[in-house]
Amino acid sequence: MTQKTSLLTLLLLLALCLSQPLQAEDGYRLWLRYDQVQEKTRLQQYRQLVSEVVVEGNSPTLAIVRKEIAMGLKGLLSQEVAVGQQASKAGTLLLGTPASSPLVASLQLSDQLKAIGTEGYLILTTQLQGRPATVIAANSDMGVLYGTFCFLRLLQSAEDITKLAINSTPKIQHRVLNHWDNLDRTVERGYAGFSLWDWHKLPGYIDQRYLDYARANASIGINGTVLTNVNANALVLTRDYLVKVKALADAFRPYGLKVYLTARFSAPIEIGGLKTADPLDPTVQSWWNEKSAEIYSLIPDFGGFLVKANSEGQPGPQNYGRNHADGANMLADAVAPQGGIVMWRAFVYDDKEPDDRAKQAYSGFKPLDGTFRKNVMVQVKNGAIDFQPREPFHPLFGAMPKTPIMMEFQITQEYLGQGTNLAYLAPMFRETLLADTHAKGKGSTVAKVIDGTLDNHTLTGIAGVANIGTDRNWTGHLFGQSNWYAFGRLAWNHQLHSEDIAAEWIKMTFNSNANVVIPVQNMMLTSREAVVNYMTPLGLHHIMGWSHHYGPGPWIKDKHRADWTSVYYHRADEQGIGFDRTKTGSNAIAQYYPPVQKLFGNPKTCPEEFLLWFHHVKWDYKVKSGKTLWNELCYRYSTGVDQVRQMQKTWAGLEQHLDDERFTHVASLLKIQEEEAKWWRDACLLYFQTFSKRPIPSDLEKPAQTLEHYMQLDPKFVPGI
Ligand code: GCV
Repeated sequence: MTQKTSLLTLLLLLALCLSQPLQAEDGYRLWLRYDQVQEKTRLQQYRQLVSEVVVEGNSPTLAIVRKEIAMGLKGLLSQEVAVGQQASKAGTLLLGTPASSPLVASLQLSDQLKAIGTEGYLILTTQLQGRPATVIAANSDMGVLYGTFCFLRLLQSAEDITKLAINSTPKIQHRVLNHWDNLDRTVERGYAGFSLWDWHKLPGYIDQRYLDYARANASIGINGTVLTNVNANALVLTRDYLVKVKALADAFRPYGLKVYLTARFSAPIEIGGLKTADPLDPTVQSWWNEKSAEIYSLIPDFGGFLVKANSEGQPGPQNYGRNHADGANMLADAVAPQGGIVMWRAFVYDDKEPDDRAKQAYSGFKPLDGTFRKNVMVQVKNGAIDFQPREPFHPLFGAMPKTPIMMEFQITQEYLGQGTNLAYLAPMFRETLLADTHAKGKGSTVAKVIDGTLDNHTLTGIAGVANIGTDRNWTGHLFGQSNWYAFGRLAWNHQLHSEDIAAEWIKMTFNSNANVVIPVQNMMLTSREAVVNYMTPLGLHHIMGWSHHYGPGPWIKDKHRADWTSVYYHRADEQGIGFDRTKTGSNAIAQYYPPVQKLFGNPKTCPEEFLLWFHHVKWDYKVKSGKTLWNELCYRYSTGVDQVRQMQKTWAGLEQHLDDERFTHVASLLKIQEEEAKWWRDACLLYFQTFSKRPIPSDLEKPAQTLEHYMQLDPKFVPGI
């Protein structure tokens, strides 16, 4: 190579490097990107209003506050902002609690602080020593950290910060992620790689990811994490593992994230050498008391236990002729002295039980209302079957007024396209939260049941089954991040609107250019409805592939458990389709309060999205559009595919505004989603057509393959099993 050509090559390489973004846009930074604010006037405003930062006080959490605000402002304002201990000029941002900061104490905020509880925060535009200032104040250091993230969110979203008067308090006390992570690092229903918890290297090695995970949770107000799968392994309760759990708890603590574990009910036998796990046996009770004391000696702020019992093969109190309250109360007594809680799941059903699976949780739990200890919450899935793309709200909400009822949502998309489909879930979460149980008259929403206001409970909780793994972008699909984000935001304040949460997330994840925000928001807001349309329109449910739950499988039948087949749920025959849950059928409808029974019980008033959930409907039944049920089904399935194609178009139009890496990632996944949507549409319509014996309307796209083709597809090694 001559000197001239080598110089040229060097220049070329340099030019190439300069044209690349400085930071890889691989999604790792989530919504906490802190890139420079683009709007010039806003940038000027921020630089003026925040020219100096004061954080008084010392604690591990305040150290994080200091670091976060310095890092955030440096990135967003593109200049160093001094973070000191003294307010010396106008434009000071002051952060602290009256206890940590004499300056905050001097502001006489006690009335306002009284109203916001331990975790809440105030963000106020005010005067400090006669000069304009912004104050983030709280009663606890964690409140200050939550306020810090809120303030940075305002800047990331290019909001006006000249007249701030924010007070924010979480509506729900326990805002918890449930990791279905196994000790071998596989994740049940996980589509983002392996478990974050590297048990083999713990307790010695604290991966930076643990801290980044805790920070991300703190940024959206999540304050608890259940580390292990509800299909539990007793080993995590052995000393060897507890010291590892302690290492994680220590790492998470400054971020306000408490650690919980799943308790395998048979642990006293499996790791304790006892002959029984009977909750009324004194030796079993002592074993749990001692185990709990051991845990608290290592982790003084241990949150407590989450339990799946007597369901899908898990052991439980019923193995000993005891009931769920007996089991929950034994564990509750064990953790009570140290302030722990028990989250006892109501996801309980049995294939030996002849009754409709949708009825079994209510039948089993309602009679136990009032018999649980004060530190027990019953954790109920949003719907009575299992996290389907759409379910009516679970009848247990509002049915157990004497028991704190906790919500369980699924953030991981087991039934909503797993790792390949874009489905923004806030509208689904909100749909359940806003549903009216009528338990105490009109307006008795599910949200009021779980935030404790309906029945005056102070112990309140909400859980989300996590979608997080070792994938570089945390959630596999970039848009999966929006569901982690939305869960946290709604757990803090269930009154937030899906569209606002989406807009926040888009601005922080991409940028606040309206040419990006509006189209992406539209995509997100239609995405869940699209999934419902191409998978389970009109109230269909549980018609997915066997075991891995990937792809369509409406033909699944003759398995060892009827309640795991599809034909159990859709009940298609030559007359029609749908599960009759009215008086003429399973009468599951009777589990709802009378106004809800009335609404759902009549096909004419039943919201069409739940029609086939509650009714077996004739193929020629006229739905609201005037079409026959069969034709409506065909159009809805096709609409789902069209909606995905529209998302593809929208995304393609954004190329110029987005970085290559994330643009290509999402575009490729949308292509897969289109293929999968067609697969669902074609397979389901061809299969149901064998019953309806009616043609697919001629203006709709024809199925690409035969039914036989779809039925013999057998995807191998689907993740998440
Ligand atoms: C953790 C469904 C899932 C299971 C899950 C179960 C549960 O059945 O398919 O993987 O088990 O729900 O919520 O316990």
